[in-house]
Amino acid sequence: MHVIGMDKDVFEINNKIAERNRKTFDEAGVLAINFMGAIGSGKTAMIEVLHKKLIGYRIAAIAGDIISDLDANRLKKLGIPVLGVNTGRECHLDAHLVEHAADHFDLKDIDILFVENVGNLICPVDFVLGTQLNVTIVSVSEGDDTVEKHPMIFVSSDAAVINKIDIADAVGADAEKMRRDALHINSKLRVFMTSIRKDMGIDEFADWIKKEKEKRK
Ligand SMILES: Nc1nc2c(ncn2[C@@H]2O[C@H](COP(=O)(O)OP(=O)(O)O)[C@@H](O)[C@H]2O)c(=O)[nH]1
Ligand SMILES: [Mg+2]
Repeated sequence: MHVIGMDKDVFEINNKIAERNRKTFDEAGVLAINFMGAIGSGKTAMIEVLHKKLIGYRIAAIAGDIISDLDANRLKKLGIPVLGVNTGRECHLDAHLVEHAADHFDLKDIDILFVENVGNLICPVDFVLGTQLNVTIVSVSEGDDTVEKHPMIFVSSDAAVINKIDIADAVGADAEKMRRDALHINSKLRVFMTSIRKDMGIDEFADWIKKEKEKRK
């Protein structure tokens, strides 16, 4: 069918640009990490807190959003070099947007580049960006069935972060079930249970990022 053919072209073009991005990041010694997850799961908050934990690493961020520059401004306030990218009506970043955004940075001056995707658990799956790592952040307040309801994003992730475990009891969510679901979907996933609010599990997540960065030196 014609529509399927069109989609195939779009994905092929995106994949090609993503490969180019990957090469650019590798050659510049940049570890790029795509943070995916629903609106409000804690993607921006995670970049804010990791900025404090990843001492000695030069970090920068690309903040994807449909229209606003609120997240970019939050990160800018902390002194993080950041570029906001508005996607208009699109519910995901794509490789082309990331390629352009990356052009705004001197990549030689960056160790770790966080790419905050648009808040969505479905659309980003089909659009790889060329980041070396893909991380999905979900929060317990989305309901403890949110992982099993969105398997594809966990299939295409290297790590899953189950965030806001501090309020799991208050919202009646079983965070351990979410961990089990994630591993059931993808047994290779690294799963981190975190509370940004209470500084739980963040050091483990930051250590994993550091190790991934050191691997690529
Ligand atoms: N209780 C609690 N709230 C959190 C935690 N992490 C983030 N939040 C709050 O969740 C809201 C959304 O966070 P934000 O980082 O903007 O989400 P994003 O849309 O994924 O970027 C903010 O009000 C945060 O303060 C956490 O671990 N526990
Ligand atoms: Mg955000």
